Formats: sequence, structure tokens, C-alpha cells
Amino acid sequence: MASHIPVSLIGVPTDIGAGHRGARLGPEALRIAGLPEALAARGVDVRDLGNLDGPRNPWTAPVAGYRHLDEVVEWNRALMEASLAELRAGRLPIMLGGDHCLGIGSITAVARWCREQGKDLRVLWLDAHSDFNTSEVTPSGNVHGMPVACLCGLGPDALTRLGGDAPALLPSQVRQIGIRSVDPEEKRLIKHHRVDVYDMRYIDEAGMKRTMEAALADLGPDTHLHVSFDVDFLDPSIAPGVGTTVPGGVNYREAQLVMEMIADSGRMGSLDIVELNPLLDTHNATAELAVDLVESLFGKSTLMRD
Ligand code: 6HN
Ligand code: MN
Ligand code: MN
Ligand code: MN
Repeated sequence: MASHIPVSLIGVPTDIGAGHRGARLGPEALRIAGLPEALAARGVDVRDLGNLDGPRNPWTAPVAGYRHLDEVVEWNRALMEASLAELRAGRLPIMLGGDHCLGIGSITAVARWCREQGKDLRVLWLDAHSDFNTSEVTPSGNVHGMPVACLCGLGPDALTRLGGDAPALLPSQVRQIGIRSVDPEEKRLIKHHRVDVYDMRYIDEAGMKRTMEAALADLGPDTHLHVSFDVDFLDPSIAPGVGTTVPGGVNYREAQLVMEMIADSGRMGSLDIVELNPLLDTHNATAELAVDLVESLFGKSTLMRD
């Protein structure tokens, strides 16, 4: 069995950036689906740090293009500090979301740590959405549609400078996989900033193996790979428990291959599991599928080569 660095689970029970309430229940659903035990069974030293605390969701309308911006900042600051502490302690943080606005805090922590260590950071964004909106172009004001833009320096100072003066990421450090819902002005921004997007059409044509080979090309020995797994990456027929389902997503075998190829790279140093909404799930099946896929990320394979 491959040896792994120790893991810390950080629950972030909020839907502050989402358009549906319920993702705040995600961390408990993942625990009930057996995430800590599944990792321990893989031989991983896993510590569950419990849940972070933060402001309640006021459920108010957007102000100047953002819903709940102050609360979004507060949750992300708490998460950034918690994740950075685990990284500095030599542990691999797994953020149990929570909605995808939390990618800002999680990845800002990873970017700071990579800078401290002189490591090269690469982000794999597994999602139906590009999450590259800004307050000027967002159709909803929901900050879970904006984290990649914020991380690349497009957004309010309170989020783009969460970790200091420089943006956490350059667009060239991001690879997006599974994309099939991008708003019109968001698409213009994605193209302008040249984010590397492997959309569903690309996956249909090239197949998942070639897609992942391209997305994981040129990882060096000093690359830290951060995986941001939005559960709506998966097809809604297998993963109904999300607020923003989009048909035509990644199927079960494709998702397993994605996770297995990430595991084979040996480079994953941090992980987000976001947007799971247990109120929309059927008997916790989406949470169980997420756990199954995380097992594959940690080297579990159903194949003979295991
Ligand atoms: N997510 N593009 C839409 C918006 O409101 O900006 C949906 C965003 C979904 C975000 O699933 O993390
Ligand atoms: Mn997302
Ligand atoms: Mn999404
Ligand atoms: Mn598996």
C-alpha cells in the first residue's frame, strides 16, 4: 500500500456563497458516509478537526454584485488560517464544504504555503462550472460562482488579498475539467485570461485518459497539486445531491479514472470537497459516491494492478 502524508479533515459548514441552502450540512453527510474510516482503511493517518465556526447565512439579496460578502470573507479567512496551520504541520488538508466560495480560503492558504516552500502550485478544478464570474458580470451575486476569478486577482480586495498583496494564482496554474455551464460574460473572461479548460466536448472527443494526461502534463517533482472537487462535476444521474446540477456530466467510470490518475501522479497535497447538499440528496448516495472517489484519490483501485 502506498504511504501517504497524514491528513486533516476541516469541516466548513456554510452555504454562504451558494444560491440554495443546505451545503452547510455537507461536512456531516461526508462523515456519516464514512470518510474518516475509509481513509483510515487506506492506511492514512487521519485526524478530524471538526467544524470551523462562522457567521450564519443571512439569506439576503446581492449588494453591489455580491451576496453576503462580509460573511464570505469571514468564513474564508477562518479556513485560510486553519488550512495553513495544517500545511505547516506537514499534513494534507481536506476541506469538507460547504459551498465553493470556500475555495478562495483553501487555495489562498495553499498558495502561501507553496511560496514559503518554493513549491510550484497547480490547481485542478473539477466542476460543471468555471466559477470565474465577477461582481460586474455575475447573473446571481453568489460568490460560489466567483472563486477562480478572485484567486486570480479579479474581485474585491477583501478576497483577492486574503493572503497578502499578490493574487494567490496565475490563470496559467489552473486546469478546469468537466466544464459545461459558463455564463456568457464569464466565458469572455475565461478566454481573455487563457484559463486551461477541458470542457465536456473536449472530454467526449479526446476521452478522459487523454484529457487527464494533458491536464497533468509537466508536473515536476516540486509541484503541489491542489484538487478542488465540486460534486456537480459528476453527472446528476449519479450525483443528485447538489444545488446546481447540470446534465451531461462526468460518469462513474470517468470520475474513477480522474481520481486514479491523480493518485498515480503522487502529487496531490490538498483537496476540497464542495457543494454537496444533503437536502437534495437521496439517502446520502452522493456523499457515499464522493467518499468512494476520495478512496480512489488515495490509491484504492478495483483493478488487478492494485
Ligand atoms: N458552483 N455560474 C452560476 C453563477 O451563479 O455564477 C453558477 C455558479 C455555480 C457555482 O457550482 O460552485
Ligand atoms: Mn464550483
Ligand atoms: Mn459547480
Ligand atoms: Mn474507489
